[in-house]
Amino acid sequence: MRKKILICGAGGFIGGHLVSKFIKNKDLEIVCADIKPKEYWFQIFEEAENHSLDLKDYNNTLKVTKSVNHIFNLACNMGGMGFIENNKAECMLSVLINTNLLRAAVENKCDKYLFSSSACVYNGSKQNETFIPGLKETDAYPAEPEDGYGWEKLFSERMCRHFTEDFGLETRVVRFHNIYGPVGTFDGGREKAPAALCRKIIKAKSQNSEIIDVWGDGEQTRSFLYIDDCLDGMLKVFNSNSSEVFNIGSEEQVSINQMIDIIQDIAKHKVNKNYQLDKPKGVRGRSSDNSYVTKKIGWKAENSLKEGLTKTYKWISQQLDSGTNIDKFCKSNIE
Ligand code: GKE
Repeated sequence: MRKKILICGAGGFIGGHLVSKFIKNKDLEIVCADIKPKEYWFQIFEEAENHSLDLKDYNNTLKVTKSVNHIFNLACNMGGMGFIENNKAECMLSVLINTNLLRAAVENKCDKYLFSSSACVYNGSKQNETFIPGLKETDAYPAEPEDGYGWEKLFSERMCRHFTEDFGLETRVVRFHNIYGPVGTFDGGREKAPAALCRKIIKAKSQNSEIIDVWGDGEQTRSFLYIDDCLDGMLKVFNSNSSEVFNIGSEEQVSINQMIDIIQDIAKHKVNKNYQLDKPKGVRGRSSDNSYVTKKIGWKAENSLKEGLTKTYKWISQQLDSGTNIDKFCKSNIE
């Protein structure tokens, strides 16, 4: 019997990459679900069973989880800081996706359920300085997560835990730290800093301009994880025996200014920065401490930020050059 795998959010960035990996394995039967119309899915594969539907509706979750063994829930209404700071209610409504999927997983007797959480669950008071020590999994409590988006993620993490305790559903939870890479959003309002800054530098270069807009003063710090490392970490956690929560992030903490220096080198084009202090900035400093996930699961990130950004920059350049069919990566309101 082939294992049947459901990927929720399959039309998005991480979901699309996961399907592209799984589809090569002929021992798996792949079911994909996403709220977007299929022409807007970032990647789509005819060999899979593809559903465009709203997972906030319980009947839809019952339908797509039927006779499924494993569920990867990568579906949520999300984006970079520009989106989550201005759409808190929309972000919190993603709780319906996780709630309904968990109920449906129990009802349809699925074996295992993975929830993609976020570094936005971490206590804000531990992220008030630049170049902070990496956040350990235990730093999510006492709870003071990112307003809106982070509260939803933290609540949903706990719901997974209680579905395991009360109903025996095997759950896995990963906390992603700013995942980036090719075939993701790079314009339109939902893009995160790596893609946004690649796009801005590509455009500046092509227009012989030396100025780019940067949100904040550029001294805020983050760590960014390349998509291949994200998939590797997520699958290692999924295949482990642990239903604890794990960081899936990079420990390479940089300021936004330092990331811009790396992208300038890749572009071979120097820019001056126009700091926009009134734009969404999020926490002052954030990075991942991977000691627990490395010890328990044996995972660590392999790609440096420079390597990952080089591939991302190249892909965004190609999209901007071709100019065709790029709306799906650049429009913020396609749901
Ligand atoms: N998006 C964006 N666009 N951010 C910029 C830009 C720009 O042009 N210029 C500078 N920044 C700064 C932001 O002000 C912020 O301080 C930093 O880069 C990172 O922004 P981000 O990549 O949009 O998102 P965050 O790391 O603040 O937050 C994200 O965290 C993830 C988990 O680590 C969230 O938006 C979620 O997408 C996600 O859960």
